[in-house]
Amino acid sequence: MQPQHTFRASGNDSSKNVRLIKGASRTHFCSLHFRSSSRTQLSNRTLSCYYTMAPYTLTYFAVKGRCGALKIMLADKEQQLKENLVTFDEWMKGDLKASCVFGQLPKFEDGDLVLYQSNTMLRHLGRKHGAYGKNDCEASLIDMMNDGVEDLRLKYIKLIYQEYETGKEAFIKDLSNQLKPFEAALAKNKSGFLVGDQISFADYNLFDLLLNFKVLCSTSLDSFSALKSYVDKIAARPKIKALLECDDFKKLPINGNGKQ
Ligand code: GTB
Repeated sequence: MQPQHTFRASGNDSSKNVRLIKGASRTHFCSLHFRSSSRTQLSNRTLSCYYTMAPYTLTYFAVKGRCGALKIMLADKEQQLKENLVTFDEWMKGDLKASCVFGQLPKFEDGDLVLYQSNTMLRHLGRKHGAYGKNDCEASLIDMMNDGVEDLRLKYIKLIYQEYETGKEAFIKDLSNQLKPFEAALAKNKSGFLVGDQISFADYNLFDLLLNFKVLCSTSLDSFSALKSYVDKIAARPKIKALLECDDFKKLPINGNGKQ
């Protein structure tokens, strides 16, 4: 995928935007967003205590894109996230791209560990925060379901970035076929999760993608009772509910080209 051609500048300010999302402590998720360089300098000093508390740093564009699931999982697990928002102008300079292992964002830092590839990040956090099953067999089944989510996400990304005008109708028509395996897994498992009896990173990933499908077509889940209640149940988890209602999260575009 070469999304450079589809980039939409997210602002004129090419200075680095810094955002710190705190775990949803009481009733709502708190996030701080600083745009101007002078405010950023001041705020970095003011918030240095928070930065040492935030174990994770995400560098990405100001979209949900490939990081929605990660943010949802971190919120649910009450983890803080420091965000470096990269603008189009900054990316086009090329230095950051050259420093990325595969020439792409997101980049995720956990102390000295630097990761690229969004699914690797989900797995890493799944391992650390008890969202990767209870044994090896569950972990492998979770991998399988997540690979299924990735296959479907790639189809969605192709639609959004390459054939939105010509392919939307056919995509929506075929969506029922694509969603059947997930509906079947949920109907069979009965715990309300894809695998085992606890939430996994594959659930956060599927949930995030299903939210995108609801935006693409509001009736997309109507014939899937298990998927519908799955989305409702995950959306009602208190920390996730708070994130979904948080203005900073709500106003993030889903994709980088304005299509959704
Ligand atoms: N397999 C990788 C993963 O899962 O992390 C795929 C990562 C990827 O596609 N990254 C895209 C990227 O870095 C951004 S996500 N593109 C830049 C490049 O290749 O040079 C899609 C996307 C596109 C555009 C915007 N935008 O303009 O804001 C945001 C997100």
